[in-house]
Amino acid sequence: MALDQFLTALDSMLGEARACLETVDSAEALEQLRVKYTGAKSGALKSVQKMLAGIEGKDKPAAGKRFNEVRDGIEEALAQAAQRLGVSGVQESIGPSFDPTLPGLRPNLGTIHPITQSLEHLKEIMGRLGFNVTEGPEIEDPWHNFVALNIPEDHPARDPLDNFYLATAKASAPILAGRTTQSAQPARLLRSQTSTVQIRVMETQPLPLRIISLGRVYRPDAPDATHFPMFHQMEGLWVDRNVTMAQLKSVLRLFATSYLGGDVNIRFRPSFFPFTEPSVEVDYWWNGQWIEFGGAGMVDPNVFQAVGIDPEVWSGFAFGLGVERLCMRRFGITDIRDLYRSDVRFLRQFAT
Ligand code: FA5
Repeated sequence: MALDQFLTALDSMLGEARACLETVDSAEALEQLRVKYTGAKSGALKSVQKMLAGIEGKDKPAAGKRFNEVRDGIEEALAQAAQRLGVSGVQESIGPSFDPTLPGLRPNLGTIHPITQSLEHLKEIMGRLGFNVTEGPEIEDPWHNFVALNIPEDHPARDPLDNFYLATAKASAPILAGRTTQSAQPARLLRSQTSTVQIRVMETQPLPLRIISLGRVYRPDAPDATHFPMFHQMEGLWVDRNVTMAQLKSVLRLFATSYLGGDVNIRFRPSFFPFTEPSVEVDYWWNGQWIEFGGAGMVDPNVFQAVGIDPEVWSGFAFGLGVERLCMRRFGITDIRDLYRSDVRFLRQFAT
């Protein structure tokens, strides 16, 4: 076959293809054109390519070059038409878009968030001390968040401004009137402490008990370096016949040295919680100041009575620790807000 004839056939095919592809107005018609020109079995390009075999040897380089140009021109016109019609996948169907000679793309691997790492680590340490992990809901009722925990009706901790009550139609009226007792159900709030789980466990599980519960809690606290409106707590509860304050202190000291290191300096300060008597707050020393990381104490007899446990027979201790504060000390993080900015450059530093 003469070169001229071949080139003319190629050019007229390109012209025709471009004209059709410029005006094509549906995805189906575009697909038909794609098959017509670039179809692997009987597409026009394929037929013309077969003619190459009949070209004289000396003309083959010129014929091949022009063939490639025409093929690229048709593919480009197909891609433009696909883009105009918002159709995807046409380019891929034309030929392989994967270029094995390009350098590979490094997959963007995630890392485990430091708080998740801490939660796992805390469970492991407390597990070794014989505490079983249990869970409770984040949406609570006032009975579990307050009443059973001996937090009276007029206690400031129940103020609507200090809690995230849920604005259900039925619940909002009694809350605004300050009546959030069991009788005013169904008030609901995001739990402000994991101590709710103490109640749920004592209501349902047989004694003796030794549990921890880790999870999110919510308070409308203004964010600063050590406060966030959503944070995690680890609640612990040990109920048996002769549990003592000395055991509570030993468990917390053992826990702190296991998690924060043998050189950590912690102290217990007398404090008050409605649900424990006596109560303490626990601090660690860091960067020239004491940082409070939890509260604890002996379970108040009123709490035992609320869940039907005889305080003359049983005794127990409970504690609630701030997971973020522990995590910060362990990883050397000085601002709690950094944990929740979702900045992967920051979070990646703590990859394990
Ligand atoms: C309580 O929440 C009690 N339920 C703890 C408790 C449990 C006492 C059982 C006795 C028996 P408190 O409000 O102090 O206590 O909070 C406990 C810890 O949570 C604090 O020591 C602190 O580490 C952490 N925490 C409190 N508020 C915030 C906040 N806004 N952001 C981050 N961590 C916080």
